[in-house]
Amino acid sequence: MKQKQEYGASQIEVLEGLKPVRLRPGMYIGSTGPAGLHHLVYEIVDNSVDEALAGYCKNITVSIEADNSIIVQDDGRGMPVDLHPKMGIPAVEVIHTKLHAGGKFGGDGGYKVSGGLHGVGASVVNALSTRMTVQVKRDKKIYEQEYFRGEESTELKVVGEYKTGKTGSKTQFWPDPTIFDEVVFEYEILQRRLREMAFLSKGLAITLEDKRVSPYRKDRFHYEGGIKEFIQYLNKNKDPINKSIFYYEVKQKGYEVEVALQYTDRYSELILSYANNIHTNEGGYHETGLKSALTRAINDYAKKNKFIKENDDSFSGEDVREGLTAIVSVKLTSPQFEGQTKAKLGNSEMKGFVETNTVEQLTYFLEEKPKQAELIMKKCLTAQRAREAARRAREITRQTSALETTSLPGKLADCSEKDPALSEIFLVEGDSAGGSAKQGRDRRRQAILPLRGKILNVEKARSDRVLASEEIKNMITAFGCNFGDEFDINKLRYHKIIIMTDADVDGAHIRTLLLTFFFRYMKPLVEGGYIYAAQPPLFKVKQGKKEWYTYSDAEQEKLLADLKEENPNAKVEIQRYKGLGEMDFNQLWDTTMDFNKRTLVRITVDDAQAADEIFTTLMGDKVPPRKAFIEDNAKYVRNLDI
Ligand code: 28G
Repeated sequence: MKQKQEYGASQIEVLEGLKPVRLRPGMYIGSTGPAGLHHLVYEIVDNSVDEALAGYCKNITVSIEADNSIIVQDDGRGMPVDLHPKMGIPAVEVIHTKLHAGGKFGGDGGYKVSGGLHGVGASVVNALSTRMTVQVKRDKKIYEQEYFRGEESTELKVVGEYKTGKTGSKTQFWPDPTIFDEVVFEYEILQRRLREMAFLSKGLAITLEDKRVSPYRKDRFHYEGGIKEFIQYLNKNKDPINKSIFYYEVKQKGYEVEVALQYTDRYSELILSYANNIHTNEGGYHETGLKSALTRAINDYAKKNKFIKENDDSFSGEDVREGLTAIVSVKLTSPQFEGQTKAKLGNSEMKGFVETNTVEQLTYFLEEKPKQAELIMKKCLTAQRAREAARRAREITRQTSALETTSLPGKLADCSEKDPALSEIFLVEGDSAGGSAKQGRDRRRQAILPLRGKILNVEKARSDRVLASEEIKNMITAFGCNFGDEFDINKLRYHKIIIMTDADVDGAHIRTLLLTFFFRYMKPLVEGGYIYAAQPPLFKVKQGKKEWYTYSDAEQEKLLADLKEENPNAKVEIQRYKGLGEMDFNQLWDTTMDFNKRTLVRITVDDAQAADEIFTTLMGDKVPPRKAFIEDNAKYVRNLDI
């Protein structure tokens, strides 16, 4: 979208100073933790991306400097430096020192499309930095200005001239350590987001550099294919069904849509949706439009080409999404972000817009590529048959269980409490530990479900086999909230689902298998933070009549050192627990289940893309990527909770 329009300082709308930002940083950047810190970089980069979307910038570089400051540089037109008619200060200073400074939103024929704070970004970053410097190359001159905690500390000055080379903007900032918990940037966090931004802006080159390490670490993200290459990237460890990736882009009446998709031999689906380059994790109308279009276009093609016979059932939404990796990215002037985390697109007009265009383009694609179409049809047909088989099996179970007094699994020792918010269920590895847990528990609030051995790896099995598995059926009935499209969080019978496995490799494997099942079949449980891992002790230490439990090697070492210091000669007995089964029911309660003493780790996966990558590589069937992944270590267990 190119627009030839003189930009003058007069178009800048000024609202207020930056005090409110320093008073309530969370309101502007979400938090003052690591997420907020990295958000500063995105705010600045967003401004460069806007300049790229306007058609004037091709390259952005982001550098983490040795002192943990950040430099962002672009080859756009350079921020305007002309004097603001009312304020009498240069536009670039307004941009950095006034809140809500920036062109009127959508008012100048174009629209600001990248994510972030709608043009207040630079001033917010400035307010939250001890120091910030900006350099503009424009009109053959090099301009510079410096700021201190949001206020100008030097006037805008011409510091030189440039004869060769291009116009552009360069910014450096030092996050304020009195605002942020920590001011150290993490390369991988920036890498992930900048890569995503490059995929979303085809042709734009984004370079990331880390100057804290020797040699410098460096990545260059540049994708001529845009989100089509994003699909390739997401599917790198999966086998594709249609080799040729479906892709289209339409710009119409101030709206833009871009879709790319490919089927894989997997059973899970991965749909990533974006509005103005913001990842809409909770979906919204653009995503609904894409899903409807898929169901419609694929069914129409299947019927027209006799893959579905006249009196047979149409494909369901789940049938046409099995194994699908898809991206939908839309751009619009006034995006409405709704939902719990403001990550759901609320503009209803986007449903029809995405649906109509996708149906049209996907139909072309299928008709033009009958071989690819046939492979996709076969995938949908197998998915449909498997789902029908599973449904018939379920109906039979339902009929039989309706005759019984209770449909809860026999192995479940339920709790008496009926309020889910006060109830929890322990999934216990092995019948023997299950027995101790049943004896040791608080019967009112704690239910126990023993699991026998390794549960099925759902990553490698279609839903009919998954639902035939005894352990999985038990969990579904015990939780009470169904699964897949029929999942209903309001029916969940326990608000804490606690995985209690041995503190060894097998325990870790069982935990991963369970998480894979939850993530693929009951995703809201994971997203809502209902899943926890119990933390059984690793050691018991005895000295005379006193006993201690320790939960990590570090804790154990510290205890032993402390005991030695207090009483150098006393004998200590150390027991290393190899499994839950070695504890009697009293010990299990004391160390792992007692509400007042235990530690639970809440397991959350807030990023669908990261989670899909984790489960594909960890549970899939390709060995080299799994090895590489385990070496880079899995980082999906977050935030400690008691
Ligand atoms: C290096 C750090 C991050 C930027 C520009 C270029 C212009 C500009 C920036 O105008 C007002 C608001 C939204 C359009 C525009 C230059 C027109 C003519 C610009 C950046 C007008 C500010 N000449 N490059 N802002 N915008 N790079 N990089 O911040 O509507 S910010």
